[in-house]
Amino acid sequence: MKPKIVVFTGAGVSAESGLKTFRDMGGLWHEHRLEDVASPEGWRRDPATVLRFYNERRLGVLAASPNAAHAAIARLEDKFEVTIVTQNIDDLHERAGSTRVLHVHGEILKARSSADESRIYPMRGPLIELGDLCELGSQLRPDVVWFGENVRFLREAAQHFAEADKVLAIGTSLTVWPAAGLVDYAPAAAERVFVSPDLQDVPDDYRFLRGTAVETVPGLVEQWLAQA
Ligand code: BV8
Repeated sequence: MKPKIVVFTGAGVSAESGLKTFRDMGGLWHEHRLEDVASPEGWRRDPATVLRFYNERRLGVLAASPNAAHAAIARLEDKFEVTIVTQNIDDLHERAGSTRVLHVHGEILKARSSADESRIYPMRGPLIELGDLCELGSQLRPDVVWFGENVRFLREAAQHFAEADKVLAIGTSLTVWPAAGLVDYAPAAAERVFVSPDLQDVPDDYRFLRGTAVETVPGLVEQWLAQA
């Protein structure tokens, strides 16, 4: 039985791959408040703007590459049973080679029916346009969790935290709930590390490792692999 590691990531782990964090957007995208373009109300009000918001970000994801932090996290699987719980909707962890990734806020590279959330489709191209319909005839939307929508894999993710020997949280401001609350499921016996370049409120009992993901994660991973 390999020791268990949970890696909990937010937008900061993809920042050095060139993808904007939410805080970098300052909560705005082209003068639209994020809550307006990433919400069912925004979708109902102006689906074309919401589709454009995600089409632009999806093109960015497709043009981006995993960075040294994503690659180091994937290497942990050599000696640990690794579960990645990510708030990110990009596929950079998977492209770096990680094999168990729980996207609690969905995946931008998948489309889904607006009428039945269980009908999820791989993307045929990089864009979803008005008039792209699901088999029930409803407008396709990005398979992401919007503000006010239920988060995925929450119970399963909490269980992985509760069973972890180590928890590594990287690049999250812990501002979006209930995902942010997952950090508190780590058991007292677990080694807990929180990586961020900014001095921010670090969860109780987490060791603060100050720096960017690329500056800090590869070194920490090499240490853990050497000790395992
Ligand atoms: C829910 C997918 C139950 C889409 C996202 C009113 C009504 C309904 C709900 C609420 C409400 N008021 C509040 C809520 C709860 C709400 C919430 O938390 N709101 C916030 C704004 C207060 N949550 C929800 O709505 C959730 N659902 O509650 O359901 C329900 C159901 C029905 C009705 C009522 C309730 C669903 C939330 C999911 C939203 N979708 N993403 C998309 O991506 O477009 S959230 C999105 O924002 C991300 O997924 C992520 O979770 C979050 C951003 O957080 P971070 O990833 O942490 O990124 P951020 O930019 O904030 O921070 C980056 C960090 O990285 C910083 O710390 C920075 O220092 C660091 N960093 C920067 N560079 C680097 C770095 N670190 C390392 N290296 C670097 N180079």
